Amino acid sequence: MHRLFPTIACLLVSATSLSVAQTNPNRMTWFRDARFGMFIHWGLYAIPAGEWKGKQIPGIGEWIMNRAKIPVAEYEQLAKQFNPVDFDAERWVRTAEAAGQKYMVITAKHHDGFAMFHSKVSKYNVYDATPFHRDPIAELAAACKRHHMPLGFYYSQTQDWHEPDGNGNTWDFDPSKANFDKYLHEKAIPQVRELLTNYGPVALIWFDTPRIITDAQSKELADLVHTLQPKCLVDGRIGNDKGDYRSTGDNEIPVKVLDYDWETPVTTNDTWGFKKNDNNWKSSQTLIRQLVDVASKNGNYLLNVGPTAKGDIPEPAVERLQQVGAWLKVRGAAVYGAKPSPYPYEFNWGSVTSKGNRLYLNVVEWPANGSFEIYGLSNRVRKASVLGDKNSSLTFQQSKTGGHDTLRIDVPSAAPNSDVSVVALDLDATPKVNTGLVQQPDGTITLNCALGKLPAETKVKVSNRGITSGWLDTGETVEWDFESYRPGNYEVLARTAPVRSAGGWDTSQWEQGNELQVSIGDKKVEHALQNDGTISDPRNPLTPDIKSRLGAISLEPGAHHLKVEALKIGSDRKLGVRLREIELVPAGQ
Ligand code: JFZ
Repeated sequence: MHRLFPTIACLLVSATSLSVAQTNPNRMTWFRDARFGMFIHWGLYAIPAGEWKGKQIPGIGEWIMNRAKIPVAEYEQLAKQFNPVDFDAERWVRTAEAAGQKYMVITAKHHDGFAMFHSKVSKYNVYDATPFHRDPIAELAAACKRHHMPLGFYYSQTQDWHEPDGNGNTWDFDPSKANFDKYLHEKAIPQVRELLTNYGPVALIWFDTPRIITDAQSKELADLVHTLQPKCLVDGRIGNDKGDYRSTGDNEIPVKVLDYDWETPVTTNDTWGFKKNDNNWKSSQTLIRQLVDVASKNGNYLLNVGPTAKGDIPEPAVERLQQVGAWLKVRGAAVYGAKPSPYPYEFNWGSVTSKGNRLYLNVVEWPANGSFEIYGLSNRVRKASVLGDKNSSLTFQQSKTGGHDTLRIDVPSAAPNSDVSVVALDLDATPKVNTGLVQQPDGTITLNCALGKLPAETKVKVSNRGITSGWLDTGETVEWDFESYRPGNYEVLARTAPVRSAGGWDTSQWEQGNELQVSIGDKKVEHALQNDGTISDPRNPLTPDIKSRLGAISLEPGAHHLKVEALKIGSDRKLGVRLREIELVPAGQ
């Protein structure tokens, strides 16, 4: 009997470390319903706005002190110029409200160490150190209260470039002399206490870049938050898995439904804090598509704006937010309070969300032939309609051919919306679907690494985005079971990803030469990876992949097992095999 204990103990440990939220489901409710929030990065860095002493400083705007190695004594002088005469908390909240955002998170203190609230702990704050002499956090809290908008605070708990004992400033201070625990107890904790005491109910504290923080220190901080305000959430970047929910990497959207609460922070252009020369704005179409995609995978979309030193949210951001809001006004039911897709995988045409007996088909690629098909839904459909369009009941047919369920909906030939069209399905009960990997109505079979099986012993890891890393050895494998419905010849494609470089995801950071073998039963193809073209994801145009043809295989309908193996690693740059998926596409398509 005692031999069972290690296993059970193991299970318990992984269950608790998965997400604290599971033990506190009540405080997660508003967050799960919200799905969409406004992030605000605002601080002294908005004054230089990406430029220091006449030079453009590369990278994100709020990191300028670090990137340009600006001494504390010099950076501090910015406070004397900070006078955001245009700041109007009411206007910011109205902007978020019109965008359909259901919570706000503002930088109360970023890595530069400057408090954007009236702190008694350090004079280095917006009230005491600037001619502005107001507390914007207090004004925002009051405006949010009037609008019933939950407000959270970003607080950089580990990095503080203003303090010798904080983490990160290696140009003024000697890191070997830093006493981080002293900083934590004399600045971070007292300031977090102020934020949770002086500004009414706080929706969440958004900690960031945990770095050197220990397990005990993360726990102490999380406990402090929950003691002062039991309903206040703690984000995943508090470190050591002590958050109520998890945060993905910046601008990172996972490839599959995650069965825990999570959030992705996303920039509207390429910076968080305002940069005057950053005009690389994402289109409102991309923002809408990302938001819907994130909701379909059980996540929240925290979309950033970086107000100027005068206190204005940049006009291009406001315009885009308005467009997202207009879309949500008509189709918000598919997002707010929506549960994720019952299907574990992505669809080429868009994504699925659900609510009770309803399924929302969020269509990005509208069918050209007037017919929309989806497989594997075993419920009876009572009604199909285009969301937001009053008299748009659609005719449909359900059949079971070749042993699988097919729903075919007659749809107008023009997409009802150019960003995402939503078809609502009313079902006889909560959705029941085939969660296996199957051939799709367009004939393709997509096998993503996040849904594959790796050997028990392997150096390969699979990221949230379903991409392998650490694949530097031959013999490593990924395997899948899937079902096909149509006989024929299939092209076998490998879709591999470049490495992220400073400039983002850049297809030049990709390496050819690795040789892959794909086998389905006793049929095999093998080929070196070569660049046969770029594939960009309509959900996330910022993360292009490379397509490589490996050969062709004929398949009979039925259950199959596919294995991909590395035969040769031709990787001189040690990027390794960065496989996202194996795709089978009907030949000649
Ligand atoms: C951090 C900050 O350093 C940055 O200034 C900004 O506030 C952003 C929201 O968060 O940057 C990160 C933190 C984590 C990752 C990437 C950037 N990550 O996990 O990929």
